[in-house]
Amino acid sequence: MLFTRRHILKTAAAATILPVAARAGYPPLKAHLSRQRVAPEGFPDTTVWSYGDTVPGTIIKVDQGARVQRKLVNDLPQPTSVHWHGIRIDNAMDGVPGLTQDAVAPGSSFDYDFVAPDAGTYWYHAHNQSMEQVARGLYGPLIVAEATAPDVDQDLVLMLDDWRLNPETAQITDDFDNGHDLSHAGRLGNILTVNGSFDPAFAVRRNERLRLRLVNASNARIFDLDLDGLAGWIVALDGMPLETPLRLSGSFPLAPAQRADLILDVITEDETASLVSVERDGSYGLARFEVGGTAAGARRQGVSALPPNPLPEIGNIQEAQTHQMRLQGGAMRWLESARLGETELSGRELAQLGKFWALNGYAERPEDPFLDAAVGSLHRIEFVNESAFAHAMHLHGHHFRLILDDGSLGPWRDTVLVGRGQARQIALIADNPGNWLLHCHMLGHAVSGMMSWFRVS
Ligand SMILES: [Cu+2]
Repeated sequence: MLFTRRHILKTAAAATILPVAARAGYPPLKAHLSRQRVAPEGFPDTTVWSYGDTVPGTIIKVDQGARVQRKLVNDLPQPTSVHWHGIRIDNAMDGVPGLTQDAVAPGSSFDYDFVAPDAGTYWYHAHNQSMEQVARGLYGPLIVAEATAPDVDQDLVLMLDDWRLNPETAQITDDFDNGHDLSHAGRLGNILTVNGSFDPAFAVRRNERLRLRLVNASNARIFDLDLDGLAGWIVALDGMPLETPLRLSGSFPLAPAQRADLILDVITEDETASLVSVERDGSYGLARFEVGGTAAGARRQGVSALPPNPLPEIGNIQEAQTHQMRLQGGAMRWLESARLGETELSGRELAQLGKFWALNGYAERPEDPFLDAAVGSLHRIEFVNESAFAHAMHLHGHHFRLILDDGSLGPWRDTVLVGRGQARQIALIADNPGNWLLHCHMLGHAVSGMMSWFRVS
């Protein structure tokens, strides 16, 4: 049951861009408790955990190839860390406690300093107790600007989220260990937001051209997105430009952690255009685009691809080393057994420990990596989903290319949605040295078993 659009909100949320200051000591990225209106008008404010004073956190925008430098200051009641999702980053800055750094204790800080090699739409989020910390609001946009930006009238970041709020108090429910969520589709909420607000409005003009940078920051919800009164193209997925922009017709999926960059024209004859979420029981408005005036007499013609990023050449996929990762467990396909460390436990024993899922028979990140790759080597990984639920498999430190059903190479991604009963193949050049996490980005699945890693050396 979702909160429905019943109120007209008058605030137009405009993305603010802060300059990256060059000074001694990194600019702070303070994680702390704050309050903001998440639910519709008439509901109380919600206590959130935020980077800066808002959810989403402070936008970080840099030029391609520039450094990002931030001092994470932890004013939370829990240890935390920041993962810079989709950045092909220096391993030491990847933000994974127990693999690339220690979690940052309350009252402590950590200096993040890395280069952003690829232009595009990325995001940052907590990577310790992320099931809870991301649900409480610890995420923000990380935008890397192209040397030459596409010709648009407005460039808007829209971070989508799915909150589970108490319908009386509008506070975040703290049932993060809910076994039903963990063993099913993950923590699904009851209110959908864009940029931390319910049904926000953006001011546009007729025939204006927009770039929308969509980020799915939700815990587990796979959005099926549609547009009303806006027409155009997907020009990038997970930050990486498509060689040929894909003309939008009908709805398109956006799994947790995935991004889509759209270039759209305001073509409606009405006063409002919409971004909507198509759900089983109908369509829900996510954001409104209120048309005031006219930008041009006619819609612009065509679109160009964004400039390519410096990604590796995949080469001959026939020569790749092949690997299979089986996605196992969950409700209706309960684990018979799986390993925790050296110990093989029964599905019942695992469930008592809050573990419902496994990757290749391991119900937590194993001691040995799933893949031990030489720098520059080519790999073909097949994700075989043996479970009854979809999973959004994310590799850290790398992008990979989907291998399409006809064997050809599809778009570059960092997170691939593998539907129930589906198998999806990817091609990976392991060119970034370090220890990298590989996990499901349904955060409830990750914490209850779907966590692995690979090593590049
Ligand atoms: Cu999953």
